Amino acid sequence: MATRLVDWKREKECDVYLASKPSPGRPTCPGGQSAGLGVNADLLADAGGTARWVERLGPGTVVLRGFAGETAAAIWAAVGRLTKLAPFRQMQTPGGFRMSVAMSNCGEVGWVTDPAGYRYAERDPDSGRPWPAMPELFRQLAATAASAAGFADFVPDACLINRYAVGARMSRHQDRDERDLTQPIVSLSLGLPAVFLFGGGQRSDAAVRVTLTHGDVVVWGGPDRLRYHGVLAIKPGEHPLLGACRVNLTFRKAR
Ligand code: MD3
Ligand code: FE
Repeated sequence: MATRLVDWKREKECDVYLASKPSPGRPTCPGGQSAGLGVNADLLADAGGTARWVERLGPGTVVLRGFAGETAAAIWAAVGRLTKLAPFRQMQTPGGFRMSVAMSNCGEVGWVTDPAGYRYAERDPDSGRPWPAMPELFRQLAATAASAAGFADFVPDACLINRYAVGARMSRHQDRDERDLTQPIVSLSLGLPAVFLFGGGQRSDAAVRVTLTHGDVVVWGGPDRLRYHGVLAIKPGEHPLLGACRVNLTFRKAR
């Protein structure tokens, strides 16, 4: 199914298109055949058994609510194994600040930052070893989500794993260290909810706030690939699986 943009309202008009918003020509009742959002409904339905729906945030961005379903717990278990091999660490920005988010990676390359700059590296700078291999489950979830969002044949080679303690945040930035910016990025949120800021092509553009919760997947690419985005400070809470913590995985094609 091709991406349909007819109902897309531009961010400048201060409106994010929501799947639940009724509009002429779209089924508004349960059982409607099409969400009208250009998302592959079969892939969405096949991914698991929990309730899920779709929100389109831009021409190239969808939030697949609850997409990970039962798989979220298995992915969290895998994160535990991976971060025994490559422990979470708070990296330094090129400006010399320590990030509040602790990070690790798996895959052929991993995203790192230090006073020398941002880059993808084949080895964990803390251990000198290659990053742990990306589990097949991760690759599958990322590819299925990308495909549901209209990005065929997504094969990530890097997975950045972000751990947010209560109070941790991520300031507004673009993801532009990947070689092929025609490739999308897929993000999976686990644990405590986060308010995500979805901005525009300029840092100063107004941002829309979107809450991401356990199991939510965001896919962004195409015209939205270089939009500024950030995460507000995580509020105190306890998640049944992760405790007082949020983890976000971003699947990327870096090289
Ligand atoms: C970007 N991570 O690691 S991912 C990052 O929740 C990063 O840890 C955040 O930004 C996190 O680089 C956000 C979710 C996301 C969702 C929609 C986007 C990022 C987006 C739309 C456009 C650009
Ligand atoms: Fe980012």
